[in-house]
Amino acid sequence: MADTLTYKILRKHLVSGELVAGGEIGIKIDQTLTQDATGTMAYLQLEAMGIKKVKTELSVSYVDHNTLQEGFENADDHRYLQSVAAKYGILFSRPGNGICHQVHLERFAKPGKTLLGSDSHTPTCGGMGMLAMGAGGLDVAVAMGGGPFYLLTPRVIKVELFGKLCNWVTAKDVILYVLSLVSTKGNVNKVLEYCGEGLKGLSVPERATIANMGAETGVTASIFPSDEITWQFLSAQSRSQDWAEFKADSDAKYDEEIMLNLSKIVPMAAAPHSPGNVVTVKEIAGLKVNQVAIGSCTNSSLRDLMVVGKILADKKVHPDVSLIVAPGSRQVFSMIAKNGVLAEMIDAGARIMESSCGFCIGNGQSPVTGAVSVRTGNRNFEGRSGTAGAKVYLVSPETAALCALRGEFIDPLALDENDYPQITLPERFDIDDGMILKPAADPHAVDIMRGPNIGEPPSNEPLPPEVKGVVLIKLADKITTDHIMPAGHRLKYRSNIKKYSEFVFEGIDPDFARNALAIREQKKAVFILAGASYGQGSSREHAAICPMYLGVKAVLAKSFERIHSANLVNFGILPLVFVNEADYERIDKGDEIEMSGILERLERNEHVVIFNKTRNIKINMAYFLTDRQKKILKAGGLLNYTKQQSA
Ligand code: MIC
Ligand code: SF4
Repeated sequence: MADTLTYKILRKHLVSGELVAGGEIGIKIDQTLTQDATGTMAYLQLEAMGIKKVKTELSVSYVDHNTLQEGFENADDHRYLQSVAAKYGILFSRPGNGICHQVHLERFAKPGKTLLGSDSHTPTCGGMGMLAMGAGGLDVAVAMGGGPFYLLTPRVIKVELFGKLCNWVTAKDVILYVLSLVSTKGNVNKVLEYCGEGLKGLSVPERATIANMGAETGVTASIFPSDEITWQFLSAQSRSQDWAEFKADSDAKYDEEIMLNLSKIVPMAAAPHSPGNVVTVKEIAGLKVNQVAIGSCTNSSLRDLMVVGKILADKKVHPDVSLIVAPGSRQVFSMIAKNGVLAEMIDAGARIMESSCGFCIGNGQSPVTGAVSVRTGNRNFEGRSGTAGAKVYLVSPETAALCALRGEFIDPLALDENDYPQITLPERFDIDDGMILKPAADPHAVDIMRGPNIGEPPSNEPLPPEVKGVVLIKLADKITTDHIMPAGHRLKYRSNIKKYSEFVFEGIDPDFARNALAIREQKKAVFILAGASYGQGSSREHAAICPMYLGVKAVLAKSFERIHSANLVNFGILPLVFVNEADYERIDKGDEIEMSGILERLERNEHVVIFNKTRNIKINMAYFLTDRQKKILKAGGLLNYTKQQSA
């Protein structure tokens, strides 16, 4: 049978179900990764499952998100994570070692394998020919325990690349262009599979940039074949033994096809406040810039920073611009330190940050009021930078470096082609895994270290047959998990659900949490009403856990994003979709809602009917739940369900 690369890998890992687009399958997960912001919850849940040791081929726990350590909370989290890793057979990448996706690509990603990570940019390693997917921490915990990962069999979109990128045009511009074609909506349960002769010009880190930001389209994963270029990268990382060739059959059938002429792509930017709001840099040339931030898991590889260093060399950052550079990994950091590129950046006036997520998640470096901030990351949601109203543009490292020198946007193609900095990448990267700690030889000797910030994972009760309550918020389209559960300086409460819950919808309705608790006190349920693509962005399951804690029983929306809707189910919240979208208008904030016979209706595959008591009308709601998910909801969440299963 002729298979796409995606289906080849899925077929090899299939544990349950059939490979028919749209149907549920369970697959074996070879590798997992977690990061600190989602990791503490994932490991608390792993502990609650009662397993002794992870059952994957490889599991890595990274600390890269909250490295600021303002107060004791982050440091306590790090110590907890380190002790859990030692006890459960997990590698621990220490703070300072770099951003999970960059380090994983360098040191662990393996063609043909499956990777599940508690971070939405886990698909980055698709640049290495692996099927890499983001999920909530609880799903990752189940995979670490040896359980399958359940997903809907994706439709596969072929993206055939031909031609060659011009000087000053980069992989970032390619993915921004793809975003301009497919947008950030309507791509749930699809995979972007790249192929074609244009691949020859794209190194693994460049492919990883494209796969990374594929997450912003909403697809489950992006994947590149494993070829000669993959071999070169692995061999430069002294890992050629990890290489094997993987590609689609030549006569494989795809669900959709996109032809992409690389020679025609020009420098692009995602304008505020969505990664899908794509314009050409030429269109915004002349726009004044206040801040430039280079780094993040999208664009902080050795290639990226070498080019930036060359552009900055012997020049000075514009007086009105603050330039920040955060290398993606310690390997990159150390190599640019040794080859002189770091000195070029420092001499130009760059402010050098630790190898971590930092500014990308709004953890420090909030721009000035009203700023135009130019960044090489993947998300420019409103407020994510930490400054409400700041306008964040997402661009390539090349475009960003030019903005830092000029103090305004300039179209790189207006420059002389021959001025494009030529760099040569080394044949061998510096390998030093000294900041990746191995698990303990004797797990019994390890005590799990918990500081006062580490709470219990909250539990939920089984879904009752009847729910009565109040609609507490009415939201527009494209609400992101950054809107639901702000990160930035609130990140440090990730391990403390009671405290973190105080900030649910903080930027939209600062009274939400207080009002929700008051409703919960009256033994009533809280409902969230939302538009299309609810839950875009991050995989943070806190966007489900904290609402659960506040008494939210259902979200009524026009549509949901994949990871978030799975997270809602995992924490026992019903994701319901309007059968008739116009009914969204027939509910308002404050309306009293009743749902009855829920369990029987789910069982019989009938619409759930909600009775809007305030307006005396009935509204039909659909759901896209597998039988397994219905059982999870009935049990009051995945943790309860998993415990029931093992009992
Ligand atoms: C993000 O980019 O939004 C994050 C922070 O990496 C999140 C994970 C989190 O919220 O901890 C993600 O992408 O999943
Ligand atoms: Fe970290 Fe930003 Fe990447 Fe998320 S998108 S993993 S915050 S660098």
